[in-house]
Amino acid sequence: MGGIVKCVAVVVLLLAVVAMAGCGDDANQEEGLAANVLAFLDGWATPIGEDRHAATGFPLRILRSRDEAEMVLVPGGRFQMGAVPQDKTALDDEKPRHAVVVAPFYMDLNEVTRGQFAMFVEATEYVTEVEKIGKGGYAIGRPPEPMGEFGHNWRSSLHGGELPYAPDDHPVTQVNWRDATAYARWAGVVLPCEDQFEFVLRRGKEGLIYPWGNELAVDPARANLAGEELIRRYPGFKKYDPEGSQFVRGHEDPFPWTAPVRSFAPDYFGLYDISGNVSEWCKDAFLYYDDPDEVVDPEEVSRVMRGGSWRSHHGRVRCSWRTSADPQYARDYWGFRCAKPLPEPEDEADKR
Ligand SMILES: [Ca+2]
Repeated sequence: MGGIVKCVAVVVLLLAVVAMAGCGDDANQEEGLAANVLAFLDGWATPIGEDRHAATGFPLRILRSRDEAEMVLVPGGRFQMGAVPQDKTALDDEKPRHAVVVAPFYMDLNEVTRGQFAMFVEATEYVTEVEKIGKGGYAIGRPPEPMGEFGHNWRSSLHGGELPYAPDDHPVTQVNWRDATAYARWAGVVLPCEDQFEFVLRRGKEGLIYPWGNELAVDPARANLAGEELIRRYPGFKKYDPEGSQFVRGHEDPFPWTAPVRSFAPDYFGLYDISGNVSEWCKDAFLYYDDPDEVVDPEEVSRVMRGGSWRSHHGRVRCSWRTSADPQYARDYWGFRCAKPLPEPEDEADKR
């Protein structure tokens, strides 16, 4: 009985403390955060919930102010980047496998949506390069128009010809690397680095071909890929793929084109559509791992894309798969999400 009274007393005390705090949800969620965390978040993001990363004290989830995007803290660590030995399909640019240390960082829970991009455009009157110069904007799948139709942009981004544009909860497409970078800058963040993206794909572990293992289990809940549903809805795809190697036979997910973000199961870190839906721009220049000192123009060099898309076969959702894209081009299967590294610990930074 005495124990019960004590528990009740503790609960009453806790309630009183909460009531006295009385400064609204944001204040409560920020309560107890260290000064360096508050300084980091100041002005562009707020914590979601009260879960903290044990090693750093940073919130596990945060909400960006400008575009209401949720970000998840990925703890980082040392991993082996590049093709695993058992992956006989890996290309030269995925080799050699090499050790990389990734520091903790935040990554968007989902791909930036068309609705969020509209918020950016409304706030800044930004005009994408595709709209300005009509270059890029390449799309397929508007039957009976042929593959290679140019002139599309993020506003009119076709949805398989079935809608005049993709709905607001779909990933934005038809934005090039520069547009994606401008968006990230506005939102107070950056594009992910390629090693961060692969760290997420690899679940922070080593040795897998696909994010889920070494075999492509055709699980329609796993990722929005090019499957039987795309071929059925867009028979013209076969014209460009006479050998049938560009889609996953037997795979059938509900979406021939882009899907609303978060339509598929989250990954190991709780992130959505890391594999599939749209391939995503990374910040990095595309360089060979064994020739990273190649001199390139940092503005014009091709940029890395990762993750595969709704028109990808299984080879493009392997963890080590990477491709390059001209930063001025845009496609209806390319999009992006944002990231932000945690600040370096002050004592570590001082040593450098
Ligand atoms: Ca994706």
